[in-house]
Amino acid sequence: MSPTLDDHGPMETWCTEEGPGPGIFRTQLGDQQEPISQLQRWCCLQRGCAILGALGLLAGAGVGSWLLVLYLWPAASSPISGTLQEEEMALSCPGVSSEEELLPSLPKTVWMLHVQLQRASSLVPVSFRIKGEDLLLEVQVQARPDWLLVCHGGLNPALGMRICQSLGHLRLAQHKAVNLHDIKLNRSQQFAQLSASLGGLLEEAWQSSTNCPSGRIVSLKCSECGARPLASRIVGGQTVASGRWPWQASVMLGSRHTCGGSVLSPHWVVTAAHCMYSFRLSRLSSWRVHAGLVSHSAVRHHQGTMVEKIIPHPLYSAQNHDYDVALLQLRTPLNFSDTVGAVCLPAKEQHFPRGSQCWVSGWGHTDPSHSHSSDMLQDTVVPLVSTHLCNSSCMYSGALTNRMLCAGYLDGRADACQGDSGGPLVCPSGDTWHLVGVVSWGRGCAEPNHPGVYAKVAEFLDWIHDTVRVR
Ligand code: 4AZ
Repeated sequence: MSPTLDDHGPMETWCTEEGPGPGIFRTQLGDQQEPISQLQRWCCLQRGCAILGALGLLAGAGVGSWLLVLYLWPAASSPISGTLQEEEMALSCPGVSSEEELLPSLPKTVWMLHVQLQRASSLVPVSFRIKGEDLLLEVQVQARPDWLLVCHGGLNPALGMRICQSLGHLRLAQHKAVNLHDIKLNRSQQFAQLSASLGGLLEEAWQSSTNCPSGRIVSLKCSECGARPLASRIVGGQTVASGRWPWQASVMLGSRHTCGGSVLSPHWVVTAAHCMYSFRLSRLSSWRVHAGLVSHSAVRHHQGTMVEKIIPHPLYSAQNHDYDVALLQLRTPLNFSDTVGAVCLPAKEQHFPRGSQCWVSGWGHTDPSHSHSSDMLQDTVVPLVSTHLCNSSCMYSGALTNRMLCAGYLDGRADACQGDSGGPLVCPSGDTWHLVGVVSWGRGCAEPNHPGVYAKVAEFLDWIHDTVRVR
């Protein structure tokens, strides 16, 4: 983690035009130049006036459209907080359309889980939620405003598992029926029924009805994730107290901290593929995962958990860090407690917009010039930066793939650094924390105009679920 103290300096843009710049008119009056005739002089005067006129018109049109943007488009003059730097940058950054950057972005807590499914050539968006102490499953079909309780019957564990996964959980923990008589219901409450004949996919037809013939509805308990039981005890500060990020793991080779990791379940930790690739010749038995500790000196006296299998993403590229994720299967399960727990994956279609205040944590370098990891776990808030801007000539000039995202500050205020790799970038949705990125790479640490680059977890959901399910 690399926070820098000088965070109020002016932002310096060093953006350059790619390709040849605009043409420049040069008049070279050499010593042996012929005298210019009266007619030629008149022609030049005419041409000069025409050029000046055209330039004047262009400038007028430019100022006019800018004023129009400023006064007719409220989003342009009142940006959402946290993205002002990005919007200023967008305006001065070649290749970035300011219109796209200035479009008002969604408030960070607003998201909908839409499973957009093609069925008989029509799209059927379906959203799920689990409510109340009874953990009742509700479904919202085709953007109807009301949430329907799901009648029991037709919902098998495989489908329950897929619903849990689509909400960001790794597994289904429990699936049961609740008697309608045992719960309080609105008189207007509607229900949804699954067509039993269909094969257990989310895209099944959900039919709404006014009653449940079985008299029972579905209750789903998904595997727990994204909660911080001790978080309310923490007051300010950058050095992390125990339990603040219960999913934070240290991935160690022998006695050396090599990378961070995030706990997904008692048996699974996700880290960066490049962490594993750099030490691919090491013995599997030399790796240990440590969870639930914040001080590295304590980590050294902790036995840690042995790694059963290292599974790098099969498409990982050491050249450009594409697909920079790896799963570590643990030999023995982690003991979940107040200080050790799983982070949620992003829910399907869950969108965290640019400017979202996310957090990165790790034991990496606290200063780019230091060559030692920090003893205490550090964290810092880093806003998400739009990939469009991050990939522009202002920043990474097209080096980002679709499996990457950026977070950080344009003035290089704080950033992840060496040793933080593989660790979590988490964003909140209400009280629940989702793993949005895995620390991957960047140009230096906390360099202006070079935010941290993260593997985009949303792109790996299928691979993570398939890998975990198979084993
Ligand atoms: C690294 O070498 C590394 N500033 C991690 C993150 C960043 C740069 C380097 C991002 O592990």
